[in-house]
Amino acid sequence: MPYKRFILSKPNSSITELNALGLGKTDFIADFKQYYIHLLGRDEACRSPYYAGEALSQAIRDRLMERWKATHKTYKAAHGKRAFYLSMEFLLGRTLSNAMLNLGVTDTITQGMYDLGVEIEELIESELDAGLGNGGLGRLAACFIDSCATLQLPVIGYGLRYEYGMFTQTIINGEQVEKPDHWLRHGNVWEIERLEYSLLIKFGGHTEIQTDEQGIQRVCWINTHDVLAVPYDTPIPGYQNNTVNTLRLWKAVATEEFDLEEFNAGDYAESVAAKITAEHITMVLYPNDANENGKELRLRQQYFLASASLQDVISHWVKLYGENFSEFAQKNVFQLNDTHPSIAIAELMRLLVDIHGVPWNDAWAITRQTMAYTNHTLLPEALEKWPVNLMQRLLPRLMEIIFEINARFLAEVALHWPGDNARLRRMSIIEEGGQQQVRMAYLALVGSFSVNGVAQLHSQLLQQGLFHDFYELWPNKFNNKTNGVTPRRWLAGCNPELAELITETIGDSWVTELSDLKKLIPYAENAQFKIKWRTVKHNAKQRLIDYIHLQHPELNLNVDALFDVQVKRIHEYKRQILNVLHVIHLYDRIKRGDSHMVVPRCVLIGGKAAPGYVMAKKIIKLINNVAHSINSDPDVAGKLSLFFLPDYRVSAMEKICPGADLSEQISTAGKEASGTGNMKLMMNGALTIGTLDGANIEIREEVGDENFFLFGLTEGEIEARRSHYDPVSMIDQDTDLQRVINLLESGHFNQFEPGIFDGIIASIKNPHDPWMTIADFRSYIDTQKRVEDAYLDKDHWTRMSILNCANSGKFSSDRTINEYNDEIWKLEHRSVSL
Ligand code: 26Q
Repeated sequence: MPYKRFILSKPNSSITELNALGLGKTDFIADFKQYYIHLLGRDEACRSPYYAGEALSQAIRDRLMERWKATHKTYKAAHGKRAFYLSMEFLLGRTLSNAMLNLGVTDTITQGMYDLGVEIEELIESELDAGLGNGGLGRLAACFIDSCATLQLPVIGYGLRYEYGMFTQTIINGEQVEKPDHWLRHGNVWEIERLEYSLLIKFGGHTEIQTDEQGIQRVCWINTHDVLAVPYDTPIPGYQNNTVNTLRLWKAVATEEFDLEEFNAGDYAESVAAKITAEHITMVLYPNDANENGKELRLRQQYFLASASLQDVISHWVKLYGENFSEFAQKNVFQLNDTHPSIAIAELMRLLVDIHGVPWNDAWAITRQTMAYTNHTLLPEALEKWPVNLMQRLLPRLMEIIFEINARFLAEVALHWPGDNARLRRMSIIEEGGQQQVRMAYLALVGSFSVNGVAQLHSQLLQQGLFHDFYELWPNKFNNKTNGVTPRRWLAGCNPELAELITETIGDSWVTELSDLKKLIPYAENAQFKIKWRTVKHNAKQRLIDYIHLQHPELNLNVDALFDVQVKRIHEYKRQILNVLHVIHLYDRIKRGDSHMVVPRCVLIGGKAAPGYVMAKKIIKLINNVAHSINSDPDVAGKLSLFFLPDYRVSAMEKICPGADLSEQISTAGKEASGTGNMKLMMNGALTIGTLDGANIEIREEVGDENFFLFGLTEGEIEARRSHYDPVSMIDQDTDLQRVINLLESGHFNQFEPGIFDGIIASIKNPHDPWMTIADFRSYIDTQKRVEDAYLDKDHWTRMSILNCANSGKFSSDRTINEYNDEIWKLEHRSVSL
């Protein structure tokens, strides 16, 4: 310690007194000017909104800092149980406007900036998205930590601080082109580096049994290549409650000792190369891409996250309670966001047994009482497996521990089902045959006390299908936690005009108690309210048009058209192709003169394809080509338009969902674990056209069948049909479909690019098409017709829109987090006072 006494405040006074740190307009303006002039060195001559945004963010960060410290003190004094949300992804998006909302200073600051001649919207828009996630799973983690802070729960998020987030997508000649997303290029005001809590992470080397001074044998993992994990903390404010929780992201940095060692041995180049290898670990977020499975760097990332986070928690524990771990499981719980961090199960065993000398059985009991696992997918190809030989090379001690866990587990299975060798093979954590692989989902199932899916149907299918053997063994481990989204960002923040209408009608309790939106139900019959609702939607659609015009200034868009939206990752199972088939069908109808009843429609599709997913990229090209044909055809002008929205991301969704009329949730039944975009759109008054898949089922239950456009085969029907699925004969028997396929096959949408869509056409005509797009075509088209008829009755549509919003309360992530807490974490809520 360099300082013997370091005093920042007078005795008995708070450090807060050093500055005013008030939430009033004059306090903010004073601090804003201070940062703008002195920290950033700018003056009135600088017209870039970026620096003003930075100065304002600094001023807001100061306010968060005091609350952050108070929260920390509150949790520390309570000595209570804590939860840790381990996730390879936190898809936060922008922070400034959300921080203002949660601090309750949006209006004050908007006015204060206006007084200075600054438009707050411009500052908000100048912030880059923190895109540290692929899609649903990463955004879910971000919504969850917002809810934890709002519900005053002591939860820390642990993740990785990728230098490059999700790639940015540009469209060139209709095709996706990826650009690296160097989101930290201008720095990041929201994070605080905490070098003092850095930890060492081991890789490589080998194990040896050594006897310590007390004659106790311990396994030592030696000759390792160590990497430093440096934490960066981001404040996560609750909604107007003084709670500020922590998101701790780890950055990989080369260790100095390591460099020196090799340097002294004369291997200068190797030592610099090793530094680069170490710092590569947190360089880039992996896209959700089947081709990226099994990559060594990805395993390094996973172990880096797991080891750093567990060491962090354990060193905190040892500081408080010494080497006594008897109450560890009562005071700590880890939620694993999919299998990505599930190596944590073996790592906790290593830390307890090898480092802290806890006997194996005790350590195993602790591990199995502290780990909880959430599954996010039913697609078998998405289940993670790691080659045993890779793990032996990279993480030799962890591989030994997994073998030991597996041996003991298989003994348990053998006792339960004597003589059932087929079952032993099926349930083994190690997959045999060819090269041995570690099944990470099975490790997570065996090493945890709770396993959940993310929507009712999904959890049910896990129990009946993918994890059936495990369900038979431990039925009580399995549970469901239907996903949710935070109403702060996804209604109050992104749709202030609708939020205000709701609040002036039923009060503002809905922001933290979303089921209170039910108070809107009677207003669905109120003519005046319906007019207001329609006006708000109309304005939001106009803003969405302005946003689209930034990308497509040439387009002529009609604000009265039906805004039909499908935004999500591009994947065959999500069936963007089905959407395109419908658009082509409408185009065909208009072209052949059957357009007297066609409702003007504006179809928006957005989403990224994994860079190595060839078919998904072809789908993007198809959407763009069809869009080009349609949008440049004067025969359909004003009746039908289609756009592909480039670079779909969190901040784009915040502009899209207020303006959407129709939400496309059209995945093959049984394939979408939950979906969460469906919830955001519903909350903002869009109606859903959807299959009985994921959370759509629960959305329909909440809103009622009469306010939901259901179509398609059920999961059971899909599976029953597979064996005799015959798409070609279905095409022959449906003239509308025939015409659509003919247009595609004739090259109408690729006149100068012969054959480029052959792969797509072949895939949907294939009797083994896993996504069975053709099977749902007729039902989808007919249901879209019902959508049009409904849209023609403006008053009725408005009523349905209101009811969708009014019944979206279940889909608040506050409800989800309360369920996680009541049934899994069992934390106490703790309020923070300043
Ligand atoms: C795997 C291996 C190598 C590299 C990357 C990955 C990887 C990365 C991300 C695999 C999967 C993901 C993300 C999956 C995901 O977002 N799943 C979605 O989770 C949502 C939240 O529960 C659900 O609503 C969606 O239904 C589900 O698809």
